[in-house]
Amino acid sequence: MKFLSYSACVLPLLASVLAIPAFPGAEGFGAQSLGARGGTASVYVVTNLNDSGSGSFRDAVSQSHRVVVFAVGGLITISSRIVVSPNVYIAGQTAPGQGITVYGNGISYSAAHNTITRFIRFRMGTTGDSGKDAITIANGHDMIFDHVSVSWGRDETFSINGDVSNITISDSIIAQGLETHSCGGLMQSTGGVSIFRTLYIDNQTRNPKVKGINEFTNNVVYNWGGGGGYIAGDSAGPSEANILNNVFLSGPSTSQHPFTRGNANFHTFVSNNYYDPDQDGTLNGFILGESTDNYSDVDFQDTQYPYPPVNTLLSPTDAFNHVRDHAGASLVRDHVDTYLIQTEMLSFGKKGALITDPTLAPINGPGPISGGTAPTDTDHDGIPDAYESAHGTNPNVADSTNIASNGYTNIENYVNSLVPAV
Ligand SMILES: *[C@@H]1O[C@H](CO)[C@@H](O)[C@H](O)[C@H]1NC(C)=O
Ligand SMILES: *[C@@H]1O[C@H](CO)[C@@H](O)[C@H](O)[C@H]1NC(C)=O
Ligand SMILES: CC(=O)N[C@H]1CO[C@H](CO)[C@@H](O)[C@@H]1O
Ligand SMILES: CC(=O)N[C@H]1CO[C@H](CO)[C@@H](O)[C@@H]1O
Repeated sequence: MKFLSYSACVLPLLASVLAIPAFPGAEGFGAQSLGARGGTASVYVVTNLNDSGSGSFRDAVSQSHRVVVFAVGGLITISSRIVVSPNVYIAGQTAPGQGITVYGNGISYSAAHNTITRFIRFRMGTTGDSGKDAITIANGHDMIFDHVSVSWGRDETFSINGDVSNITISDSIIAQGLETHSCGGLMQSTGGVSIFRTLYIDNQTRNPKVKGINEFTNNVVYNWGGGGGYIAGDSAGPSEANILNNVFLSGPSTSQHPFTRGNANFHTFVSNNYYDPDQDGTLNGFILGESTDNYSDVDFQDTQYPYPPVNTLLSPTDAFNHVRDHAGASLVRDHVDTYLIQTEMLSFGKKGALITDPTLAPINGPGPISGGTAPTDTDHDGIPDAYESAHGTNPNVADSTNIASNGYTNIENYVNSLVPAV
């Protein structure tokens, strides 16, 4: 019994001293995002698909220190933009059926420090505010976006621009910025941004446009338009970027090299980037040689910047296969992501479309998204009875915010168990 009382008093200390990642497998600059930890955490169960009000997603993310779980799946159509509070873990992987798509306008993560966002789709569309992004971050630190599908931005699709640091975007899809702007997005920050195993597809330009501290590893960029693929700074401000083991695959809209607009302020370590320019229906490219012909007029570095690395560095072709199988809200893919990957990306250059209105064929809008049925959760603490019984917590007592021996709350252990660690 002496041991028990000892561990009971020591564990909370250990948990605060030993930094645990945002979730098992979290990597990159945003890996230490706390989510709902670091305050009195609560669980918010989203129980309807309403735009606002009790039980809605908008209400769920309006307060800090919440783990947001979903007892419904489907399409949440929003009129005005949603603003996410700091210290929120949005666990889209908990939604039954085909998961959650937020459609109709964009979402702001400005000042949403310490957020974790996983397995959810944000599709803005033509009804969204003119001149706004699907996802915007204008300031803030420590955020991780993992398996997020974002599309149809009216300005940019996923845009970081300002006093922003310690961000990771992993295993995501950034797609189909709407004409006439049609942008993947700016990745312009004062601090670090990591982009890992993410697909940029069907954007006229800025796939992405990078400035500041950035690591771009194991990504796939498909069918960039005439505005450019990876835009290297194009700025008087300094950049220090690693660009490793990515795949650049030209599509029908692609008319220029993957890298453009570099200048002497863009300091970069490049390695093992694969380029397939011929749009011939097979993956038969080559590794880009380190020359300004291929990377534009950047300042090449001999050594890699010591940024937080990926846990496993994949070869470009393995990265391509990983993105094919896992990128985006891939627990259950919707028809949009399936179309983008299966029909367009896997045409290896033959298919890809300019779009101004995603409600028209072949996309035909964001839905339907099947709703499914949530498992029984008697105590409404966010963890289903079956999981509680199997893991020794009480299905009749709301105990999901208690801290388990590994430093995570019970609710985090549950939501993290639903998806594989990278
Ligand atoms: C959700 O919206 C429906 C339809 O407008 C409404 O009947 C219902 O009361 C709303 N639910 C809540 C909890 O506000
Ligand atoms: C970013 O993370 C690093 C390493 O954890 C930390 O030293 C730095 O203070 C963070 N920056 C901000 C603005 O929080
Ligand atoms: C898809 C889109 O909305 N617009 C641009 C992005 O890239 C495409 C390729 O699909 C370009 O042709 C478009 O201009
Ligand atoms: C030195 C080198 O690898 N140059 C390559 C640059 O990219 C072009 C195509 O854009 C290749 O043909 C070159 O071999």
